[in-house]
Amino acid sequence: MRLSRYFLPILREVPKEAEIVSHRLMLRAGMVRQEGAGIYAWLPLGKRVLDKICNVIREEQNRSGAIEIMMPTIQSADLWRESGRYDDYGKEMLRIKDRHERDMLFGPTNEEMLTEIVRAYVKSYKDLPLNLYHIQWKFRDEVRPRFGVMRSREFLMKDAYSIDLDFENAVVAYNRMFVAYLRTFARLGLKAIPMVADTGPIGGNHSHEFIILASTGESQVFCHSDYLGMDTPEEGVDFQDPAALQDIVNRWTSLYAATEEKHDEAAFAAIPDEQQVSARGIEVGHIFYFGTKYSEPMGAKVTGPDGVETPVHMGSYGIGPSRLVAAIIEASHDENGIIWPEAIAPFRVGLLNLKVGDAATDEACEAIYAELTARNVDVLYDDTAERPGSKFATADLIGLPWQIIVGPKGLAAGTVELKRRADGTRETLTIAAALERIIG
Ligand code: P5A
Repeated sequence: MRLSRYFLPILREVPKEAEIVSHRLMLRAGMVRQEGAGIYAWLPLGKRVLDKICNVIREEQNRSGAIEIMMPTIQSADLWRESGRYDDYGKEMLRIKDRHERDMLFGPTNEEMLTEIVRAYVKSYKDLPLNLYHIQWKFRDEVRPRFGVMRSREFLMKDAYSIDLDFENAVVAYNRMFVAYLRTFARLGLKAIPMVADTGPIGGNHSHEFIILASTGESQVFCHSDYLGMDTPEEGVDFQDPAALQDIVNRWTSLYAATEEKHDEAAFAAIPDEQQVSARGIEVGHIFYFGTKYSEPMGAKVTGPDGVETPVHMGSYGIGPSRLVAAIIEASHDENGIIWPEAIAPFRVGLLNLKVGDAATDEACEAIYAELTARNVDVLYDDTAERPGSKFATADLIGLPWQIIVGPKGLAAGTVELKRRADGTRETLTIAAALERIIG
């Protein structure tokens, strides 16, 4: 992508309304635009990151055996009356009437709709296990939308729903998602700790929140410091092997970790002082087992091997991709801007032409741009007439992992500069060596 033809509305001023660093940087880097309280438009740079995060989530969901679908955002109130949640959900639910005066709502979550789909088609234990997920916009009329996309009213969620014959199988389904979540967050460059959590309006009695530690986090959390050094499961983990999954879950739940609502002062005090972590955290994922809470009142039943019909056991599993964009920035930035992990950077490489109009510099940049593009490397080519200082500032602000800096002086000596955003190191290399470093 050539910056001269891109849409990257950078703000030089620090927006006053933004209280936390991720919100400030997302506005300054032209990633999002506020359209209402807690409602955001995603501009090109933000959209690229959001898509990359969704793709990592999708790959790990698919690897674990979950199957992607797409359910609508608008739901019928009658569905929610069946589960009893229409009245319970309260003011967070955005209620709408259609032209026929029918009660509708903008979905805050999809347990009812998924249960309705299951009850229509799934009749036998032979159709199970099943885990269906989608990545879809949700609306929750939060009392205090704040911190930009971190706690917004409209937000993106990956929500998966598992359906099993009984409790034992449902535990395996829960463990699959638990392990898939550990892998997903690690791939996004985050240390997410599964913590025993409250279930709130989703219900059930078994639940973990996946929390990353950050001073700007909205929850108070408590855990053992060893969680910060634990290894994440390998790519080859066998999701069909219940014992292997249980081993991983056991390891990741063996030490103390709880959110404030579930905090046990005595259990925490038993951890040696120097290993106690009491910190603020951001909830990036939340998984629930709620058994027959929805299948029973809504009549989602299957016939078991014994010929007896029973309500299915279900769980639901959420990740917030739009919140993750902000959470990753909270975890990875410096005074100059964002530092994207390579896996989700909007572009892997920034190509900075320091003297647009100079024939040799233009020619070298065009050749580098063509080569990287041919190798499927995402490049943002700064071919604008801005001064070098401003180009450096923009490249650092938007956080591209690699910067190739091309100027007439270096070129005269046959070299360019290669800068790594993560640690600021710069190397003077031939063009071929710089490309080799990036392409590998
Ligand atoms: C699980 C999937 C649920 O809704 N039903 C379907 C269950 N869980 S949850 O914890 O309420 O939400 C799941 C994840 O969505 C993100 N999230 C938000 N992101 C941005 N702004 C919000 N207001 C918001 N609310 C929830 C979080 O990442 C949460 O873990």
